[in-house]
Amino acid sequence: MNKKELALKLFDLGVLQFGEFTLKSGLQSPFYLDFRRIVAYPDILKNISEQLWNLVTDLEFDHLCGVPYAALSLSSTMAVLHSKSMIVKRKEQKKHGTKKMVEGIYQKGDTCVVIDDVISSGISMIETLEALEGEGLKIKHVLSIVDRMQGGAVMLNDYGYEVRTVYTIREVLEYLKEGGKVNQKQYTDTLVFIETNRIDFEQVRARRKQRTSYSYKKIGKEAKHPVAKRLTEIVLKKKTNLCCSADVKTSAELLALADAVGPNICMIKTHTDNLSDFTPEIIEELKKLAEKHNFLIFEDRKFADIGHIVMQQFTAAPLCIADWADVVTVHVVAGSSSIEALKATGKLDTTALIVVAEMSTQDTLTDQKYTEKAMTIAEQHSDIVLGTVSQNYRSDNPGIMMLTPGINTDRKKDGLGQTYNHPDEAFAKRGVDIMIVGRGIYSSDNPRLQSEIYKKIGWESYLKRDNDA
Ligand code: S5P
Repeated sequence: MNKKELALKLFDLGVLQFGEFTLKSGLQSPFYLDFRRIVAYPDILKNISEQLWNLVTDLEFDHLCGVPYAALSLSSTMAVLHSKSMIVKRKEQKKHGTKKMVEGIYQKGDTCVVIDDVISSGISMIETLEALEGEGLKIKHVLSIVDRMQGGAVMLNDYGYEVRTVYTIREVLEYLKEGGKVNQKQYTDTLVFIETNRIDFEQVRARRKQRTSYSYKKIGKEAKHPVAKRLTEIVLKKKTNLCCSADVKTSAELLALADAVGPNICMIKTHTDNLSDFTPEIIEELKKLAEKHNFLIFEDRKFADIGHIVMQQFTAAPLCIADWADVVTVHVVAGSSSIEALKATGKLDTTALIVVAEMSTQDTLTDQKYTEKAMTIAEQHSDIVLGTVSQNYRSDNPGIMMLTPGINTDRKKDGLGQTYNHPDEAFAKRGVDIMIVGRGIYSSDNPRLQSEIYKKIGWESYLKRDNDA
């Protein structure tokens, strides 16, 4: 059966109906596509599934996922016919057991093609994409049988997904007209309806709360801590949202790297407890370079203990972090007491905090619930918290930045649990404000050049996205 014959058959089976229908978006439509009916016709289900499969034969991917419920039969059939793994996004969260929203066997960083029967507003598709991406799955391609041509596919494209469909509604109508199944009036009425009922993108965008992105100007205006304001000034002045993670082993390597990448970064991130030859003098040298190149010093200490210990760790010699770090990271696994303790040292006038809300590792325990709670704690301390380290979530408070590690243009994994995203994905799709790049820079032959490349990619990606000014 070719595409035209299939379209005529679908009409005969009542998949395309004329009348008065209310869509999920609230829109009144003179026609309705009811692909749920096809489960009664195995041959048709198989044929449509093959048509969908033909759209992805040039792609490599790990899983198929159908938007519930209408597309579950399609993804299942495709998976069975082509021996592909399928994953299932639940429509409601399970009340017992694992409470997982996505069932199946997958790993963070796996790629997935998502299928829906029809794309109209794109809302159901977006809901599924968000759930899957929240689990760390990567999605580039989405499929549907019919694009209703009402804006959903354009919006999905806008968000960086490639939409592939078997038919557009216009093609279906052409086939049905040629086959004598719809008359001229039904044909023109439907086309007029399509042309005059485009979806309100703003409504759909508003649903993607965690992807809201802000301009650095707005962030600087809303941020409360002076270090956060300074950071946005540096970002705007140097046109760089790159933080270099200088995870080297010796002081000499750290200083050489800081000098090389200095012109291209807004912050250098250190793990000074990893330096085999740490002395307080090295901090003096690093501060000179920070002044020379105008960047901040970010000690990634990830404080995580009870308040009493965190206070000691922040101030104790030989590192004396509180005396020199512009920014430090803190976990909130112990609750907000870690933050309160750091504040109680009286040293946070010149040091701002970053809350680690969501980690980049493959099997991280920072699930959605944890991350949301961590974000709330960060927001409750917005006077001292500059931002969160997270992968998918950005605070609704423009003044709290989203900083994202696990960024690399060439790699997806490091073999030790780390997972990577491309900078473009981070800025365009996730609303990231500052990207943190370690091995992508310091493991290269030419860190200076590499940092320049990351700087340019990061800045281009920032300019490309739709920022809430
Ligand atoms: O979730 C996280 C949080 C952090 S701060 N995942 C991370 O990788 N990091 C840090 O970012 C990590 O400690 C390391 O310093 C850097 C990533 O380095 P890369 O070499 O993998 O780019």
